[in-house]
Amino acid sequence: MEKIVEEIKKELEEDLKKISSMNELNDLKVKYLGKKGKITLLTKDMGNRSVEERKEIGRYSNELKSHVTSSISQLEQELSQKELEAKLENDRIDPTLPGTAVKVGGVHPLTKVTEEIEDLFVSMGYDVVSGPEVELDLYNFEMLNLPKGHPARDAQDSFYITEDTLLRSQTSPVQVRTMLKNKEKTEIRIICPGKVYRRDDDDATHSHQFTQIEGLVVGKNISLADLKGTLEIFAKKLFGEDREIRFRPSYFPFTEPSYEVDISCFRCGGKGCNICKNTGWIEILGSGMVHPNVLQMAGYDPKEYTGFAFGIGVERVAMLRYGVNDIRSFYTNDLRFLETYNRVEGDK
Ligand code: 2NL
Repeated sequence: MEKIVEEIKKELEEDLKKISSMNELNDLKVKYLGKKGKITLLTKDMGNRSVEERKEIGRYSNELKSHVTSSISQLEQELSQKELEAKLENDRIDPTLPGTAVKVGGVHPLTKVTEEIEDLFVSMGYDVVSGPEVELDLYNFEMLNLPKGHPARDAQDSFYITEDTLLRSQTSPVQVRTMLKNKEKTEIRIICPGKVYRRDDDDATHSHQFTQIEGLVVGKNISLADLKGTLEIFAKKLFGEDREIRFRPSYFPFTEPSYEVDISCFRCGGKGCNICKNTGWIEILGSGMVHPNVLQMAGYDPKEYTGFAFGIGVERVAMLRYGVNDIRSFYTNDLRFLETYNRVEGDK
């Protein structure tokens, strides 16, 4: 018996030397300690043995079992330690490698300017209203005092979709809709920002799609003084507290009288430079008192109500503010451009 036990021990020693993985070790466990394992087989025909022999076999097999178990578990610990070390070595992280830069989006300069203008007018009690970009000719032209065949329609060559529908050429139809919807004919004070479309050939200062913000105030006793005061606040807020404004008579079919509005040059203060083309003044918007025909068509009695309106080109304001010299830069989505104008000092 002793001899058999010694042989098994020896065989175990040999086997253990060959083990290099946990899987192999598991196989070894089965070989010695499993149901048909070497130790189990030792005690197999106990029934045919004498009491003395059973005692002896029991003692030997128990001693062998604990020897095998402890040898295996010792190797098991060593192996798992080795496997862990190998894993740590393979999965090693080099903390000195540069990280992958994460690109964070920024607010588009046109959105910034639009939001800044919205905030200003909201602070003066205006509502911000939007409407469809595909419009009825009725709202885009007819109700703005531009009947079919009016010469100003050609001047604003538009993208027609059908005979009666087009891509809006200004945001005024939103204001027409707002006036029509207001059945009680209460005071209106709104700005309407949005994309507009005109059949221009694109160049550094023209784009067939651009962003406009139109404003409209309708009520009793609204005067040119209100328009002037409002636009003065606008000019100062966007281009500096010491800006002055200047009204030049102009013509729009939907306003009477109509004015182009200039601000004193924010670069040279009026002396003359390349931004103001040596005039000291920069044109920033068009405006006027709402034409009585427009009020009438929208259901406001022009004898009782008056109003003022203005139209701001957001690209033009953004180009002046940020010193951009090509309107197309706003649309080509060059990240270098977008990142630059997101880092303007003092900007929010
Ligand atoms: C420009 C400046 C302007 C308006 C837009 C307007 C809207 C209604 C009634 C009267 Cl509902 N006017 N909008 C007024 C003056 C100028 O835009 O340069 N437009 C071609």
